[in-house]
Amino acid sequence: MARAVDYSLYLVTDSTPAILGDRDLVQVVEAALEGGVTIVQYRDKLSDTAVLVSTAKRLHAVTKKHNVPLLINDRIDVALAVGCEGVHIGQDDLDLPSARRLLGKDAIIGVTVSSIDEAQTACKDGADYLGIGTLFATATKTNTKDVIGTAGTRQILEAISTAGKNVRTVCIGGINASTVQRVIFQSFHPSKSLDGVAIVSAIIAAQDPAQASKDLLKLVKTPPPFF
Ligand code: TZP
Ligand code: MG
Repeated sequence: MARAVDYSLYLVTDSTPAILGDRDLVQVVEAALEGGVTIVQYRDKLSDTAVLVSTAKRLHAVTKKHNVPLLINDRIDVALAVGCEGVHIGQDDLDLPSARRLLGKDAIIGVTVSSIDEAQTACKDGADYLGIGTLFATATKTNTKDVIGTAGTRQILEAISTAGKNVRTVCIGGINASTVQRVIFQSFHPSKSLDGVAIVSAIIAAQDPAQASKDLLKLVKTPPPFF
């Protein structure tokens, strides 16, 4: 049986000096795991293939220790080289059916979607989860196609509530301790709700990534009754 994946607090990494500073990415991720992040995506647009593979191997050693899945952004070859749990692909990366053929049925494959069309296609093609966004404009990723807000997120959730019954969902972009509960509340749709939130800077750039993760997880688990 496929493993049950907990998407509640999904950490996406960033190795740029503006976010990571001069700290070691693996140590920062390990702290975040200690704080309770439930899934990790290694996203690194800067490093060459050799560095990607060696960093992914180090990350996989720590995620395995915490029994948390590690996914690789964009690079199916790196995921295969490392033997980690899956990949996250965007609309301009290798298509989902091809990624599935390469990685097999047990791999976790997530897709970035920012429209109803993209979401429906990803569901039809068998995505395990959707990364819905960009939710709010963010300095972490400025070349985003669309900022869809919580209203756009809710519309996507509604559109996939039948065809995407089994697909899991997270949203991404500008989520931090001040926005997370509003995001969960305002994106709520009765027949298809978010399974979690994906976060870069509010964890990676935090002075204390363990505490930041702990605080965020608590907020995710206890949404307020209304906003
Ligand atoms: N995709 C859409 S927004 C984004 C990605 C990878 C970056 C989100 O970063 P942050 O710091 O959590 O706003
Ligand atoms: Mg990509």
